[in-house]
Amino acid sequence: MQTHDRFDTLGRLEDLPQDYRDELTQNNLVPLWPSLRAVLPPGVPTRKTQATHWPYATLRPLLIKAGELTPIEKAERRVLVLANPGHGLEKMQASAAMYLGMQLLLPGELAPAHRHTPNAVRMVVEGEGAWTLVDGEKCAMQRGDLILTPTGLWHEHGHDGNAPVVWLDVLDLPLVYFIEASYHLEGPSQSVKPGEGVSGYARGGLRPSPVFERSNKAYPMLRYPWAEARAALLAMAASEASTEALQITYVNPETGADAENILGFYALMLRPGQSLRLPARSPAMVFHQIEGSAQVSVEAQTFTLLEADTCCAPGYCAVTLRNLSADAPAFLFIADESPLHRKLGVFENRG
Ligand code: 1HN
Repeated sequence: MQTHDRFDTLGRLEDLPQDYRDELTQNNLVPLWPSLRAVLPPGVPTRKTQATHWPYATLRPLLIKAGELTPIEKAERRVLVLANPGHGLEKMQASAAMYLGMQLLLPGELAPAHRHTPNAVRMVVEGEGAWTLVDGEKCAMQRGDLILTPTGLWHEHGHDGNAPVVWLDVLDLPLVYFIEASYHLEGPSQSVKPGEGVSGYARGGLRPSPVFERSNKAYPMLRYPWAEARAALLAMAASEASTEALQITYVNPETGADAENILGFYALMLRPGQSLRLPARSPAMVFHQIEGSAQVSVEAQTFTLLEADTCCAPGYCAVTLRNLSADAPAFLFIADESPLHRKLGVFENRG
């Protein structure tokens, strides 16, 4: 008998006498065998995550409208959540472990200080003049910058410019909530401490080595300027040797490990006209178009990502990216669940 033939041989709930089932229920007991295949499906996991596209052209006017309808004092964080219909919109999940939201801050507004257990990052989408204060470090927010807000660090946002600022928030909230470890604390506005991590780690392979006292911050670098990431990708593209995928990982510059513990963050460049097949791996992925345009194909579905568009793909699916321009590079920001999968020992690359 082949393994898959056993599928039909397991007993069903209906096969059991009703009085027996009732007695089990009364005692908080459940027979495993009728549900065994549902929790351990053959070969590939059941995924609620559906490939989903959130065009910025649709989202932006609705976010601007939220700015008119809801003052910051009534919102604390003015965000439209990019919710995956496969999980149910009310769950506010992009995937099993990832939360995505587009946040709007208007000139002069302040989003007050708090800290929480889920880790966050911000990918700046549009506007000038906003800043986020993370653990006392004032981080300027410019388009394409990645700014970390790791677990437990105080953070607040402000805006000294004169036009709306929008950024994409990526959090591991669904996972942290699932493990019943999600909570927040409110606090007073923080004072700005001198020194910015980004200046100390501005060049690859070089880190500050103070003679007397070494800072042992768990997160030494909080802001990753787009100008640096973009230049790194273009330098790789210019080198004859790098023919394969042009991708960089946002890392902790002291340890070389992923920038945060649960989600992974990357920037990828597609050469003009380039097509790139990403292998089917266990973690779900999020793609956000920083510059240019690209086609993202996830099994039978294809999305056209224009600038500032966002989409997601479930795990265990190959994804093909294609630059839609024949003469300009395309740049994508990627978030995924790789650090989580690797730490849990469930990471797979199926090629
Ligand atoms: C949060 O703290 C921020 O600080 C944004 O900007 C989005 C979504 C869920 C939970 C906390 C922020 C968030 C969040």
